Amino acid sequence: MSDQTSQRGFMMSGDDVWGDHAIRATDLKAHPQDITYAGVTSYLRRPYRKDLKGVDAVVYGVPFDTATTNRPGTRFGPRGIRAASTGLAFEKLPYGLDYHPIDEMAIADHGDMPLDFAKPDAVPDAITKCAKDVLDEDTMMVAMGGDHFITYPLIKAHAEKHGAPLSIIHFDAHTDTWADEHEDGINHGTMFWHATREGLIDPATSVQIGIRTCNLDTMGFNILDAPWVHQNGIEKTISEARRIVGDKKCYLTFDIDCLDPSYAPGTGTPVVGGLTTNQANQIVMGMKGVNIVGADLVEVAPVYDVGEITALAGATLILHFLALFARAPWRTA
Ligand SMILES: [Mn+2]
Repeated sequence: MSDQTSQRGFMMSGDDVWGDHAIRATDLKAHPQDITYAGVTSYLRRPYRKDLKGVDAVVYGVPFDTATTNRPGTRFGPRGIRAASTGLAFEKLPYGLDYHPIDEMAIADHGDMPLDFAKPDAVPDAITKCAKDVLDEDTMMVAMGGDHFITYPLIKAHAEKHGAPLSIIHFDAHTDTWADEHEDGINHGTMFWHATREGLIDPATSVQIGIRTCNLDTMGFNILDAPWVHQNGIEKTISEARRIVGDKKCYLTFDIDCLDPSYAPGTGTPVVGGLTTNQANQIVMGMKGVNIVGADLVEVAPVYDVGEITALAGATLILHFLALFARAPWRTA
């Protein structure tokens, strides 16, 4: 990469392309040179790549929202998050970080999973297959939902790659461990009931953060509920979550409704009393050095959003997940 500076003050990449970086860049680590409000939109202006050779991590859309119990619309989540992420793409260093994940990993936007709306029963296996295709290339993945159901087929793929059971770090207003009355229902509130019963995840070494809805059966998960976080603060939440997961391989799943509706109105099942965006960002960054093997950001529904605040929160959290990937001990060992 040359260190020439363009007229607009942007560092010129080795590609020396201006505009539409998502489809024109050939250097996966080049910083983008796009106008914030224009050009082909990808997550953080990362190049679109279907061929994963040499790609360390992808952001991958999962536009599926028929498992929701209330307001649908998260099929537009990936599109909304990509749009909001363009405002983050010009920063050479994300504020508060001493490294940029795109300088350390080759990160691409892998597009969206081609899920068939006319075959809903085929969607769970299709999601697992798409995820496996990425993980089989030794590429890490942040999935952009989609409703939270998608985490169940995603965890199947990650557990197959990294070994079951995985631990989870789960940010949410809801535990999503409600028993599935249909046994094989496609429901965004039952994924961790299924995953626990199947031995894909270990509740004893997993943590749920931000919970504020009643579910009497915790299935043995460690819960730092929203009142606990507000009472004890960011630092104690970080240390307690790190104590619980230890050095286990972890899947990080973030339901945007963990945030208070004042910070994230654009979601399907909002609940008052949640975390602030700052609390969530700080807690996520407090997971640096934890053995994260994969992540998702779900339940962003742009149609209920106001001024893109929910999509921007989602886009920012995903950037921080990528920063965690870059410091995951299993990867860098
Ligand atoms: Mn959820």
